[in-house]
Amino acid sequence: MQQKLEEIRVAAKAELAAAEDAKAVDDLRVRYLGKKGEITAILKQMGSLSAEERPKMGQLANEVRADIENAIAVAMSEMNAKALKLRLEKEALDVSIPGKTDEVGSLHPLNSTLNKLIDIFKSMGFDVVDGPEIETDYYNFEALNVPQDHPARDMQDTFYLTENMLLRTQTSATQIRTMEKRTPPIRMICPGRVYRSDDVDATHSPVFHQVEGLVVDKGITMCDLKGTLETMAKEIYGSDTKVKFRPSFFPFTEPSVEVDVSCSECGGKGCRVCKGSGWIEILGAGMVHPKVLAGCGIDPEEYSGFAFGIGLDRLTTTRHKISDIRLLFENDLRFLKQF
Ligand code: 2U9
Repeated sequence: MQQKLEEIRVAAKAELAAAEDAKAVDDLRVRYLGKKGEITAILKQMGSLSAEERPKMGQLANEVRADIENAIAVAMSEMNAKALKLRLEKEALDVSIPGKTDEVGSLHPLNSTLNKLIDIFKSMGFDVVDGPEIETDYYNFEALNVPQDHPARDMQDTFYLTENMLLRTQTSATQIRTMEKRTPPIRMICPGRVYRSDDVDATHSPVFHQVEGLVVDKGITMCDLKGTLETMAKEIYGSDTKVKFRPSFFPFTEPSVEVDVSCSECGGKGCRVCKGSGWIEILGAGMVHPKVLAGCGIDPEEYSGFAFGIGLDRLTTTRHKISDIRLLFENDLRFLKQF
């Protein structure tokens, strides 16, 4: 029995040394120390020993058992440490790797210019009004005194959806509807996308943006128009900016003007931006034609008004010295990130 116990001790230690993981160690525990294990089987045979041998063998069996228990505990803690090390290696984080930063977006230059215009006009008491991009022939042309034979009405210049429906060529229909609904005083701007059947080049796009404005009240004159537009131009281009009003013609305004500002790049001397003239055209405007007021149910004998149309894309390109209008529509991040 003594020999058998020593053999068990040696075999258990050899097998523990070869065990590869915690499960193998636990299997050995069951095999040697469990209820049906080898040590337990030996202890059950104690009864057959002489009274002399029994305490000696009992002591040896307990010692072997304790020895194996101890070896199992050591092996188990080694296995756990090995498993923990492997897990930590697998899950290891390299805290020196630069983190991924969230990219912060910025406003599109068209939107930042529009926001600036909205702030300027709101500070002068204007409302901001939105309207549909699909319009009827009446609201887009007829109500604005654009005659039947005007070139703008040609299929070459306007995107017609049906004989009567079209993509608006200017945002004025929104002002017409407002005049039909409200009695003056009216002070409003209408920013929005507009469409014209133009070929694309550096200064033209079939889709572009306008900010049109309208003021109607008793006693409104060209002085109000000049003061309002001069204030806007100086806010946008700087207080030193000179503003020039040139006579022009639009069917919906009489008299009509085009408005130029002194070139902010060269201060009026002439450069590439202003094509040598020293001036940059920024908008068209005029006193609302009496026929337009009357068509909306506003008595032109009692009320008068001025209106203007700003090409937002052109205002944006001149403000930021952008050489090609197409850059505003391409969504190239290398361009947009500069703003
Ligand atoms: C109503 C009556 C009159 C709006 C106006 C212009 C002059 C004008 C151009 C600017 C650049 C169009 O985008 S552009 O090509 N617009 O020159 N627009 S007066 O006149 C109105 C508007 C509404 C009821």
